[in-house]
Amino acid sequence: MAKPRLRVALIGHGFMGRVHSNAYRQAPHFFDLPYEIDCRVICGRNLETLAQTAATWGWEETATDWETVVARPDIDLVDVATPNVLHAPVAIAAAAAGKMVLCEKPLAISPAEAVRMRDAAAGVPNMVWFNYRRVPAVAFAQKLIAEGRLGKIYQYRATYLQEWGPDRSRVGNWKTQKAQAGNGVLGDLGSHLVDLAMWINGPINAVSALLHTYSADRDVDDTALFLARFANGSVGTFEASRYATGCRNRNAFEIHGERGMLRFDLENLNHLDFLDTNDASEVRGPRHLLVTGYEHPYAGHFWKPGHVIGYEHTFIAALSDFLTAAARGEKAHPDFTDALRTQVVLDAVERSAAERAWREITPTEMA
Ligand code: SOE
Repeated sequence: MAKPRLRVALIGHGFMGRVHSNAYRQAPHFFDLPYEIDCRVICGRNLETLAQTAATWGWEETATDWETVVARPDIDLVDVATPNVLHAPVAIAAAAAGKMVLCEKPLAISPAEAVRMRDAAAGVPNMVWFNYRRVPAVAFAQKLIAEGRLGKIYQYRATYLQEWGPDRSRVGNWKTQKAQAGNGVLGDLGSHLVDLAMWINGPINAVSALLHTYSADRDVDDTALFLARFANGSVGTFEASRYATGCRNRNAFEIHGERGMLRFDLENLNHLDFLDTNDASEVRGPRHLLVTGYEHPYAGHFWKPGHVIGYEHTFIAALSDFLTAAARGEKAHPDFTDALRTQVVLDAVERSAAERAWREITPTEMA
């Protein structure tokens, strides 16, 4: 039977525009999707690069006015890959027009805005592109913890480190402007850390933070450091930086529990280190698992065991999960509700840093 067509509008054509375009093109090659994807229109402001992106990735049309695009009757799904400040207006308008909505991270620039987005999208399929949930090794870590393989969790350590902060050629980039991005590395990379931490280890209920800006001509944080208490009794440390010389894209975590340890680093994304305290002490040590088997999450959809995958596959798998859930009328994760909770934690981090004090997060804020 012919599959229903899903006509997509992508708003934004920067780095994420390319990454998402690739996902629309590649997902049907690896997953049995419930829809035929139609890359209908890509929308952006830079006419030259817009035309080039459209041609490279096979978008049928280009447009410059997102308001017209999201209201078009021939669009079923709106994908928001704009600077952060536009996430709310575009996503809310798209949801109001009854479209499915995908949105880049962080969901919003404040919890209040995220609440409005969650409420607007309550009646339509929605998901936020926290893509690292779909790294097979990360999804496998989440599964091992959910199964209790680490027992009670003691400590969660997370870092997301990049080094481009001092690069003067990036001056003026929207990510370094509060008016465009809301905040700096906290929302850009810290949001990934918080999303993964709460997915893997449950809610965070208190933070104590320090934000630092190295560059005098910037009004956003370049480094975000914070301590956290999790609802399950464990404690965590978080570190996001654009000034981590020597680190290109080091998204890593290490989790210590009563029965074991897990360790992941995106710069080695096909692997997960796992230590099991049940092993006899003379052979006990971290096992360097190659997470590319048919028995591992997502990996079997790509190549044969041992044939490693990359960054782009995380978006392809996320898209497949979203469309499968949408066709079944189920929730895809992380949806706008999940991403609002991350936004609440990021806001608590900012307040804690400003007040130089611990900040509690109440269950009501997380509701
Ligand atoms: C920033 O450099 C960035 O592109 C983030 O915005 C992405 O979310 C991250 O995955 C890679 O780095």
